[in-house]
Amino acid sequence: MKLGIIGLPQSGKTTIYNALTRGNTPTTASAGRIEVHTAVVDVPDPRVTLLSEMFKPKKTIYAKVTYADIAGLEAGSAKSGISGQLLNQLNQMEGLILIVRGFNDDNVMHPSGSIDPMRDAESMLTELLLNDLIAVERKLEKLIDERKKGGTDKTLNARQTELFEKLHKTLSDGKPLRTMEFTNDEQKELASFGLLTRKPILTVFNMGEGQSAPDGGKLDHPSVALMGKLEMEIAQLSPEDAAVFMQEYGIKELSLNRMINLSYDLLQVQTFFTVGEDEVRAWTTRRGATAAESAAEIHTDLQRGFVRAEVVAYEDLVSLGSMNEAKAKGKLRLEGKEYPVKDGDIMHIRSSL
Ligand SMILES: Nc1nc2c(ncn2[C@@H]2O[C@H](COP(=O)(O)OP(=O)(O)OP(=O)(O)O)[C@@H](O)[C@H]2O)c(=O)[nH]1
Ligand SMILES: [Mg+2]
Repeated sequence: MKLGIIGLPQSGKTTIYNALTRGNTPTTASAGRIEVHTAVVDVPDPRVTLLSEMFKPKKTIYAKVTYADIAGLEAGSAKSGISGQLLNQLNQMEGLILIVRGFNDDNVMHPSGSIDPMRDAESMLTELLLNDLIAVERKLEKLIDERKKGGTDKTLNARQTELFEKLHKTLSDGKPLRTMEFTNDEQKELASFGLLTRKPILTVFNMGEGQSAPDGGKLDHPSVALMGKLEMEIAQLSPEDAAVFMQEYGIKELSLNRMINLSYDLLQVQTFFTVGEDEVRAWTTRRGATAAESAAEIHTDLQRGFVRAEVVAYEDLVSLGSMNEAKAKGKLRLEGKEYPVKDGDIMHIRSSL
């Protein structure tokens, strides 16, 4: 569950990373160097908070997302091919957070010399697209070479050629690969092949105070606007001071939380919970995962020895007030291996191991 924070130089990547992590990574220009900072962040979830109040466990554990602050992407990077080192970093990410500068500040240079968030968003998205187009063209050339030389697996070559020509068509039309649907076999074929526009993406408009954000509806993916510097400053205050500060400025909720929730949703995942006196915990599983697959998130033994799952929906438990009441009202169900887990299920896995 790793998301890469990318964007033009000086767009506010490290500032937002610091806000996310309540950290203090120096926000100096990282000119050309590829230095990656990663941090694990709790996904805010009022359901976990409420379950924790209900069970009063020793430990409360929220779902987690890892963010990596990846500098080094610039307009024009792709023409010469994004550098191997940077590409390697980007390929390890399951999703991308694109930070776009909206704030005015004469003390902070802008690579294009003017502020235009929509222009910057599009130029970065084009950068990713060009990178993929170049990679796909290289692969197609390689496939042609292979055919000329002969001696290679002809059916494999034909299958790959067909697939990569489809990718090429989409990219040439200016569309990201995430707009395409792939069969399971195609997905396997592409798994080892780093393609950036297949990754889900969230655009974050980093605005100054009192500025209004551009219309994110023009993008083909989700976006959110926030005030990076202000959010970082608030994140670095003690919770008490932060509350006072937010009240003074009339800030109801940190946009940062929304950004975390949106980036979690980006990854096509859902949350289930385990509860008890020791621990209330949120777990992340793929949308559509079965009970047995979800059990593996907790421990592989629970999948191997899976007997059944006791399941109650979060809403049912909360409205009935306790596990005993849920049981009495028949809301605690026994489910088998193949049960498709739903977001918000509270599960207890019985295992023979
Ligand atoms: N006024 C204002 N300044 C900001 C905001 N966000 C970032 N900055 C400033 O912009 C400068 C660059 O911010 P960084 O967070 O270092 O940007 P970056 O994208 O990490 O930069 P590189 O790593 O060099 O590419 C710093 O001086 C920040 O204080 C903002 O929302 N408002
Ligand atoms: Mg930085």
